[in-house]
Amino acid sequence: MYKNGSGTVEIINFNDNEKSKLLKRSQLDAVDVISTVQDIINDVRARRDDSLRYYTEKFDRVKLENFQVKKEEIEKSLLNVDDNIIKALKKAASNIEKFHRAQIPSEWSIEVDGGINAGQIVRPLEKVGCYIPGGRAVYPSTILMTTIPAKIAGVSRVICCTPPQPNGKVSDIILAAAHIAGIDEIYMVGGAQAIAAMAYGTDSIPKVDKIVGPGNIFVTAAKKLVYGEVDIDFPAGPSEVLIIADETANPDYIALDLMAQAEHDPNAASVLVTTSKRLAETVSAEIDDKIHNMKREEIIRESLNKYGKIIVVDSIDTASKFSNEYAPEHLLIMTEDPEGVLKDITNAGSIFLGNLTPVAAGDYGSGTNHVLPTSGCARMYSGLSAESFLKKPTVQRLSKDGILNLKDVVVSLAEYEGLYAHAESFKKRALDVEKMD
Ligand code: HSO
Ligand code: ZN
Repeated sequence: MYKNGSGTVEIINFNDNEKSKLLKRSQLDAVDVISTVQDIINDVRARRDDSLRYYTEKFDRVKLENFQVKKEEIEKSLLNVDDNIIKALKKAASNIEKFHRAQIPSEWSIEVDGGINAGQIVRPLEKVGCYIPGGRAVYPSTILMTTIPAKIAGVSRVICCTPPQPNGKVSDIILAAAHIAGIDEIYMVGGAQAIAAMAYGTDSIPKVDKIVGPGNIFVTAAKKLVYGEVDIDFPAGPSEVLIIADETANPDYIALDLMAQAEHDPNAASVLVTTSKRLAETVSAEIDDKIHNMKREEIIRESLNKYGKIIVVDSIDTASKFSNEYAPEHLLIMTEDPEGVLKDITNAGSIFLGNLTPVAAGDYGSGTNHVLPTSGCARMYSGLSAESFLKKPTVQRLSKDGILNLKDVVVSLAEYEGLYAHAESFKKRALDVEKMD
């Protein structure tokens, strides 16, 4: 019945040629917009709020005198949002809070060698800016995911920037989510100009220490350009899911999970890697069957067409190896023994085990973060977490024994490097300590 390549998602056997195409997926190519974005950043630095007024009128088509949303408006927003949504946001917020609290690293100290005690303390960043996209993707869940971890980490000033709607306001649902997260400082500025404002400060927007949150190609380019002046999270591009499955997996669930990721963006990537030819065929047929009933059918089709794939492999081991190379934003393991497969996984943003754990759990309510590295960046980045907002200064104290113990190491290396004041700073103390005894 099934004809290879006739379905919405193509089924292929694993081969090197296809592999390199798949690994590339949609590369976030910010190169084309770099010079435009640099101009915007320079202008915001020079003309501050005037520049923000100019770009807001140009890009968001609204004239604003003041950018900050009034605190009463944030409070009032709750009354304009459906009770069920408020309830859902509150439950999600409490789960996110609980999970991120557990991520806070501990402070510790050890005796490295006789008389040399060293450890780490944990301190929050002082000011953080969360970028919340507007336009097609207005996600109240993203407000919770960016601001709650910062609050939990102890950041004293958490601000948000989000583009104004054509009526010069921010939607009630975004304000309500912010209120639930305990945020009361929101500015109606979007795009590269918002990133520049938070990186350098303007008359009304404070300069922050770190900027986090997803955004379009202009926002991402701006974040890259201000990196160094402030810290940033990581470049976050179109969504991705990779599913590793054997014959025990539920094809219905897989079809829905692939489409769920695809509905985010025409450039999203949904990939199934399976040891079962039969499962591959059933999933493909399920998608063909269900896609007509999907509200975002067009986006799903375009995405699955461009970056969707079902790959049949000879073993779960091959699947894990490919997944590590792909370094997906979301990895689902739907096999007989998901924990066993997990042992071989090295690169993935967020991992979901078993048939009953869809990505949507992490997107909305299980407590884990949904701001995750894409386009292979899971090779070197983790998703947003409480730790993203913490620093870990090291602390040490040497006793008399410590000074004497370390003297030879420090003096010989310092003198070799030609840094005699370094050597003297140690020698003098060692001499004093010796005299004391
Ligand atoms: N899956 C998205 C996050 C999200 N999903 C927000 C629903 N709302 C991150 O790739
Ligand atoms: Zn999602």
